[in-house]
Amino acid sequence: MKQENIRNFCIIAHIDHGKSTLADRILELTGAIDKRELKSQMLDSMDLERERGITIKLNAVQLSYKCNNDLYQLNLIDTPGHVDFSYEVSRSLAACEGAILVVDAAQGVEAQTLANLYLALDNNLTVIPVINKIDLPSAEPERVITELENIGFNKEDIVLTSAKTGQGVEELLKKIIEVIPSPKGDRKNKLKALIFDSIFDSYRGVITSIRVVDGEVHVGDIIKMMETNASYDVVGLSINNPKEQEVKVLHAGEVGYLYASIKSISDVHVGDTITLEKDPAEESLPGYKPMKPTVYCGLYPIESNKFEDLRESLEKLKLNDAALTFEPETSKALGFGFRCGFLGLHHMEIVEDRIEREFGIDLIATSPSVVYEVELTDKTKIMVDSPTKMPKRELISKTYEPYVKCSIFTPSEYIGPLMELCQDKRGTFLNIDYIDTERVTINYELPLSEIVYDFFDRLKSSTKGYASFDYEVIGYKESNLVKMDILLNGEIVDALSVIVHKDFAYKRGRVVVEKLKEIIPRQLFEVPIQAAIGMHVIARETVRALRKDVLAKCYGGDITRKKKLLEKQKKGKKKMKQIGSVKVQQEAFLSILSTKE
Ligand SMILES: Nc1nc2c(ncn2[C@@H]2O[C@H](COP(=O)(O)OP(=O)(O)OP(=O)(O)O)[C@@H](O)[C@H]2O)c(=O)[nH]1
Ligand SMILES: [Mg+2]
Repeated sequence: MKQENIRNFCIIAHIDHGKSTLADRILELTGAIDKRELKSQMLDSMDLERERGITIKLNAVQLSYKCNNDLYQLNLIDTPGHVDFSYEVSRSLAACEGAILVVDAAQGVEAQTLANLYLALDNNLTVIPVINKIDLPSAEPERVITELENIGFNKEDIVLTSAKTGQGVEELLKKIIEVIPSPKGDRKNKLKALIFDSIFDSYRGVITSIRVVDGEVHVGDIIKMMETNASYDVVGLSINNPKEQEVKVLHAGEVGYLYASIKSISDVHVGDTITLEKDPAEESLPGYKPMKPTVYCGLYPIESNKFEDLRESLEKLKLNDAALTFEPETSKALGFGFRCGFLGLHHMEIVEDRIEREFGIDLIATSPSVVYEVELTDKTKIMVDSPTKMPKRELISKTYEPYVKCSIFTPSEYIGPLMELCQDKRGTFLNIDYIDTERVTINYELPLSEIVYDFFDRLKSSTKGYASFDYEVIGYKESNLVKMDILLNGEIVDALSVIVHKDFAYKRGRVVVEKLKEIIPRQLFEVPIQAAIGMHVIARETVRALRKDVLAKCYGGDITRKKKLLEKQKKGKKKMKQIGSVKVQQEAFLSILSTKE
């Protein structure tokens, strides 16, 4: 294929605005897939994506399209819309020259529409604005056109489509050919190929998704990874159209898969540049900025002998989810596991789910926490991403926590409940923007830890799911934070410790203590359950002891005899309490850790 006839583009949008459905129509129109074989959201190939109806992973396909009697190669990348997977979007953008920005004709411009648009502009991409779902009765294309004009687009450039009926899709394809530039690289230059994604395959080893920027790569070439210095023989190259199809060569401008029997996972870094060993490029491509996790939690295998398996699965998963971070951690209550970092709560949920499904390891996750900053009395500052790393209270002089600026897009009838929720979560009101008479954006500053706790559930329930929510971390603010421990029979259960704002510690403590009381089975001795800050107990419940009726056989008889029996029982229990320890079932942990008020 002539390089001038190649178009690389991705589809970006806010969640659910119809990217994957639009990709279906493009697959259909270009004849890549027979109408009868087409499932909806064809490119959402993971089970998890299909069940949840959302895209989690970027997905690249190569299509051929005949336009003005010329054949074109279209490399399309479908991306996720949810904010937690924006790393997938930014990696896709770096492999493209153009982006299709899809906006729902009924919803209009939303938080991720703007965020993704700015990402595309930062990467110098040509952006084609598309208003989708014009078939909906509630569609208001005129209003959305004005919104798009307000963010800098021209009315003439906007394409109106319905990914459901196919209306406007042909026009969109013509526009893509017309306005998106062909790739710039040079086939004669030394090979430079960007690894923008990867996956582990048990037969072929690591398969990388590459965008060839300069030069060309053939099956049989010896390649070198510029960052990790590893070299390998190229065993195979292929494209996805959307069935995998082997090819012999990938040229500058093209997108495809490369595999080279790579078994050692650490040799492959997403963002690295592939070049030829015998004739290497001088400079590597800029690659990607690593993402900083915003939410952490501990992941432990339920079966403790699965620790090494868990390590391996995290490594393999990281190939396919470059935003995931992890390091080993131990807990007295849960054994060996990993402290993992995620881009958000949804990301966390998906990772847990993928480990259980794809690798068959059952997990326990500790409560999510954010990264706190602690200034010690000797003026040094440390970052604390886990309650177990919190220094003793005497050593701390100040504590800081991350704050976010959040914008909630909502129908105006929910302003009241939403403001109440934000106040409740220690929020500071910033302002309300009236988009039109029915929709507003409420802006608040909130501690990230409050969002991590149970914000989403409450947001959903107080707005019947109509509000959409976006946040960006704005930095650290001083805050009165304490570590709250949970003690069972006087012993700290490390997996249940949390860092909380002092004013909220009592409330959080009560919830956990009451919940624990419900699930801990009665023992032969009395078990106190306490929530404590340092030595100071702030909440307590007691699981009463099982009691054998020692007086059962003592008919009538003398009162002193009864007293003696009871006294003996009491002594026995006291002794038992000293030596007895409380075994907490794993299920009990699970139910506590998923505590939702
Ligand atoms: N009526 C109508 N519904 C549409 C249209 N396009 C998409 N939908 C529906 O909108 C919902 C979301 O579509 P998707 O294609 O999964 O949206 P997406 O942008 O890929 O979502 P994420 O990848 O999760 O961000 C689905 O129920 C689609 O059937 C359209 O043009 N008209
Ligand atoms: Mg999608």
